[in-house]
Order: sequence, then structure tokens, then C-alpha cells
Amino acid sequence: MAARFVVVPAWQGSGSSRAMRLIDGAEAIRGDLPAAATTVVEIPAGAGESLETGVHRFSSIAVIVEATDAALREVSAGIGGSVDGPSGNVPIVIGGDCGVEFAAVRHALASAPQTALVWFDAHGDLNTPESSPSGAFHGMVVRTLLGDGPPGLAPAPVIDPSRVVFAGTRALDDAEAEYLEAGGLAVLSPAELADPQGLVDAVRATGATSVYLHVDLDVLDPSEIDGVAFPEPFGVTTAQLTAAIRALREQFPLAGAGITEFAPSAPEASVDDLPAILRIVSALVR
Ligand SMILES: [Mn+2]
Repeated sequence: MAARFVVVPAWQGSGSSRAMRLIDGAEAIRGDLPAAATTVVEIPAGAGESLETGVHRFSSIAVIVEATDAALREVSAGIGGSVDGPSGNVPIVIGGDCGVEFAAVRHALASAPQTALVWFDAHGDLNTPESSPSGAFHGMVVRTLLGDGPPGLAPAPVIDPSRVVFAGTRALDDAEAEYLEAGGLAVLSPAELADPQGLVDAVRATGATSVYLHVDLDVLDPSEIDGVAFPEPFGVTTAQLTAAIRALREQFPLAGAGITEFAPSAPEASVDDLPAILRIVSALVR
């Protein structure tokens, strides 16, 4: 597999008052990636306006979606170098907040509609603009991909709920929990990831022929990573996460992947977390 990195230092989708730390996080990861295989997407400097969508900073988010989409098209077309060669590139998106995954998953589904979306995340990101307590787009990404997002962010195609597998998810808003239960979506707790076979079986049961792997770093236990804005206790270890990624990659071709939500308290603080993050990168591309 030829991987190419698309760095999207977006912060406008985050509900954190310290969202701009995500810019430092993206830059810190970028610094350890091979420059010849990395594209950086330019992000609007401004916060943007909601434009009555119910999504905080929607105007900037829409611009970021289009800029990311353009970069992904170039990468998939084989323009520019990659880790292993010039063509057949699989984009690995580096956030930024989880909102960057909307364009990335949409792009993957457009060429590989039989893809399962594995959402390694402490959170469900299943709010609608109406149900969201914060108005932050990063909490609406999966629901937007399922077709219930703000007007103007249309997935093409909509992903079927039976193709979504949540992994390590342990913090849901009430409306998200109701939606999950009513829709029968697959959820594996952190404890259920101790043996990766359960996750492989869950993805196999979707009938998918490829996988998109979303990693919000808050899927990790807070003892494993400092630089996340929304830490949740009782997460997975880095070793469990990378073992799960490798087990999935042995069974399914990778349609795309993303690593999101790295928000170190200061640029120099990123060194503590980068070894774990680079182990995850390595599991995704090697
Ligand atoms: Mn999260």
C-alpha cells in the first residue's frame, strides 16, 4: 500500500475553548512525517459563522471540507510522491478536529462504497445540529455521514448504519445513546478491544470489503496520552489500538484513515505524546 499524508490543521469543528491547540498538534505530527509524501491543506484563519445551520463556525468548516476534498482528489490520482511509490495512494488524514473526517470518509466511500467505517473514538460523534449540546461539528461527523447533517454537507453516498462500527466508545450524550440503540449500530467497548478478533468479526459482519479507520486520540486511556481536549477514563492502551488496527489491515484493504484531535498544551509538550501517535501512524501504513 502506498500511503500519502494529508494534514488538515482545522480547529473550527472543535467545541473546546482551547481548540487552536489543534493547529500545534497537526504541526507536531507533520514534523515527523516524510515531507515528500505529505500535503498540508490551508485552513481559513477565521472562526466563521454558523449561517443559521446550527453548526458553530459552519462557513469555515464548509471551506475546509472543499479544500480537503481537493487535496484528497490529487492524492488519490497519484499526483505527488508517496511513502512507497508514485501511484495508488491511500490518503491518511491528519487532523485537526474530527470534523476533517467528513471529507475524508466521503472521499473514500465515493470510490469504495462497500467500505466499513470503524470509529475508534471515546465519543459517538452522532449528534445532529438540533441535538448537539455544543453546536460543535466534531460531535456531528458520523451523523452527517449517515445523512443527518447540516444542509450543505451532503455525503455521497450516505453510509448505511450497518456499515459503522464504533470501537472504544464510552461517552455518549443521551440523544446519541438513543440513536445508537434504535439503529442497532455496532459498539465495542474498550474492554472488548482487548482481543482484536472481536473487532475483526464485527467488521466482517458488516459485509464490507474494505475499511476506513478513524482514530480520535481520545479513544486512548488518559494515562496513554496527555494532549486531548476531551479525555475520558477507561480507554484502550496504545498497544491494544495498534493491535486492533493491524488485525483489521490483515483482513481488509484500507480505503483511508484519519488521526484526529491531537491538542498538546504547548508545542514543546507534544514530545511526550508523539511516540504513541507515531506507533499508530506506523500501524496504519506499514
Ligand atoms: Mn472523541
